This record gives sequence, structure tokens and C-alpha cells, in this order.
Amino acid sequence: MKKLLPVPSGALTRRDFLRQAGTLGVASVLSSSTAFSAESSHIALPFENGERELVAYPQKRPLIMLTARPPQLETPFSVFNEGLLTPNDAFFVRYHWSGIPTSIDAQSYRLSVTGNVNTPLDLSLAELKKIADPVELIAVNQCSGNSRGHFVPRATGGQLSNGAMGNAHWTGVPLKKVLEKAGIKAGSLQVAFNGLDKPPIGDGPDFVKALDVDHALDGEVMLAWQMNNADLPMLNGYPVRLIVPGYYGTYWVKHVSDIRVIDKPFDGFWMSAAYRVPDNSCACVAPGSPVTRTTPISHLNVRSFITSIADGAQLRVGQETIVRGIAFDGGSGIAEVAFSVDGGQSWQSTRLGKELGRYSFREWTVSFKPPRKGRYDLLARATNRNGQTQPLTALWNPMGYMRNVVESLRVVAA
Ligand SMILES: Nc1nc2c(c(=O)[nH]1)N[C@H]1C(S)=C(S)[C@@H](COP(=O)(O)O)O[C@H]1N2
Ligand SMILES: [Mo]
Repeated sequence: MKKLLPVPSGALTRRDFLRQAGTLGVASVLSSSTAFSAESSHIALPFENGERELVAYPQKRPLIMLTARPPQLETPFSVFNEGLLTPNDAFFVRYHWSGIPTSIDAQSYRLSVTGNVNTPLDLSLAELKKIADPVELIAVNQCSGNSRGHFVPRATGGQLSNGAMGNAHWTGVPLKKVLEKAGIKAGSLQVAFNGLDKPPIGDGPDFVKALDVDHALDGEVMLAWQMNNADLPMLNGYPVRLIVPGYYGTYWVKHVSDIRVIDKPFDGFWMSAAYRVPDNSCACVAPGSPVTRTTPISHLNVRSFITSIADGAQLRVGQETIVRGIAFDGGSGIAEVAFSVDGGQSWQSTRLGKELGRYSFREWTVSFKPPRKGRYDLLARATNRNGQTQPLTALWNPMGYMRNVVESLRVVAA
């Protein structure tokens, strides 16, 4: 039965969100009359304490709620089988602090560029959009902690399944053009990005991230205002967010309002203490052993998923099924996805779909005709163009970042 969901306790109320959105001209917030109705339902993620509620936030269909304050919402995995681009209303949401903007006036929004520059800028949205010809790019935004809930032993942090990722078509201007307009002074080392969200008063460090100057000037890092040809949803960073192709979502700062060029490494909490991984080639340690040296998390590692079949599915002996999935990495591109039906004893190659860009999800398909009755263990394993592939056993680290173990599904043919 359709009914309005109760407001998640502690979340901003629907009425607050609507009132603020309505008065401040965020027209898109109000455009969907169905945005607030949803089947009230639950889902059990396949790990301990994996029971979650599905909740519809403004501009979102019902998503898997990890926390209400701040909103942390996962995309139900079935969405990844519907198409290679993740719809805006299904795209996951991650915040660190509950002081999130629920309405932003596009007319009074400003983006400042300050610090070690010749000409500090204070740009309106219209001015930002006119700084250069718009550029477009399809890229995966994946949280460092995507799939964390599957780690054994348990890793610290939000127990997410595989839905803290999404692939979208982004439109914006190269950050390089904005920085060139300000004129970076010699001796600059990093560029720091802050958004409009805030920690509750006295509660902790504001969420600020930094990139090296060379990276910020690579021409690919983008200030985007559109996602899949529509304004960014409020919860995904309206009106402007940073796109850092191939890098984990933590750098993709939402509601960007301050860009600061600095002449020393940025030492804020979210770079110096959080989002760091063991500084070795696997970014991993044996469970329980200490981590001696860490480094900021950076490129996405290579991953693949089977999307067309769910764990436990029933197939028919002798009947052909086209198995489909997705693969992606940090930007070298996917070279191959191998498929196994016997738990990894033997592998066959799959057909790769069209490449939508080296930062995008890539589709793969393979035909599977179960020859006899019984259980089959299905595995997919991607290799990127640098020859990097997915490990057969999970690489563990205390924060549960960068999980990319080969996923397995069990099906039964009858
Ligand atoms: N302003 C702001 N930007 C932010 C964050 C945040 O807490 N505040 N979280 C980051 C993290 S850790 C991730 S994974 C991505 C998630 O992007 P999404 O919420 O659009 O899916 O946003 C990043 N940008
Ligand atoms: Mo994240």
C-alpha cells in the first residue's frame, strides 16, 4: 500500500525541506509530486546487523538508509542492472556532518577562490558557468567505504553494502580554467575545497579536502553543476560540486563554496587523519596488525560486479542466460572481465560493451547455459589496462576502504 513515510527521527522534516526549497527557488525540489511517497519497506543486507529501512528523501526514490543524521543513503543494487548511468533519484548520498544545506539560493550563491593567487575571485553561479566552454564527462563516484560491511573481521565505519557508488554524466567547467583566471602564484602546493555543510557547533572539523596543484590543474578535475543533464540534486551537492575523475568520492566536495590555494600541504583532519590507507602496494594489513605508515586514499582500484543475477537465483538446466555486469577502475580503463561458473577453477572471457569513457562503468556480458543440475558459483574478475586485477581474497585494512575482492554469487540450476 502507498503511504507517506514517517519522517526518519532526527532527520530534517519534509516540511522544512519543502518550505525552504520552495521559498528559495530550488524549483526542482518541488517538481516531483511523488518525491515523498514510498512503499515503506525494509531490506536485509547480507552481513551481520544488515537490516535497513528504505527511505525516500527529497528528490530521491526510496534508498537504503544507513543514518538519518546526517543522511547516508545507499543505492539498492538492482539499480545497477537498469542501465550504465545511475539515475539522479537513485544516486547514493554521503555526508559527514548533519549541518547540511537544505536549500540554496542560486542567485546569492558565491564561489570564492582565495589564498596564494594573483586575483581572488568571488563568482556567482552565472559567472562560473561562463568562465569556459562547458565540458562533459561520464565518471564513477564511489565512496572509499563502499562494501565495507562485507569485511570479516568487521572494519570501522558505516556498514555499507555495494550501493555507495554511482556512475553519472557530469557537466561543468574545468577547475583549471577557474584557477587560471585567479592566477596561481609560484610556490603553491595544494588547493583546498570547502562546501556549505558544517559540523554542528563545537562538534568537530569542517569537511575540507585538498588536491595537489598539478592534479587540480590537470584539466580533468571539474566544477560540475549538472548530473545526467539536470541540476545536481540538493543531496548530491547542488549547485556545484567537484568531480575528481578516478578518485574516491571523498574528494568530490559538494556545495563547493571556498577554494583556497595554499603554499604548504593542507593539514586539516579530513586529509591528515581521515581517509588514509596503509602506505603499501595493497593498501592492506593482516587483520588486527598495526598500520605503521599511511597515505591519503587516491585512485579507485579495479572492480566488477554481476548485476543481472541475484545471489540464490534459480536457473534452468540447458537454458541460456545472458549474464550481465559492470566493471570500472580509476581511469586506465577495463581491459578484460573474466567469468567463472565453478568458483574460480576455470575462467572464460566476456564481451565488453561500448566504452563510455575510461572513468565510466563498462558493461560486460557472457552467455551461461547450466549443463547439469546443481549449484554453480559465479565469479567475475576485471583486469584494467595497467594489468591490475581483483584479488581472490579480500585485502583488509582497519577502516574498510577500497574493498575490491572478486564477488561471488551462488545459483542453482534445476
Ligand atoms: N560538502 C561535502 N562534500 C562531500 C562530503 C561531505 O560530507 N560534505 N562527503 C564526501 C564523500 S566521503 C563522498 S563518498 C561523496 C559522496 O557523494 P554523494 O553524496 O553525491 O553520493 O561526497 C563527498 N563530498
Ligand atoms: Mo566517502
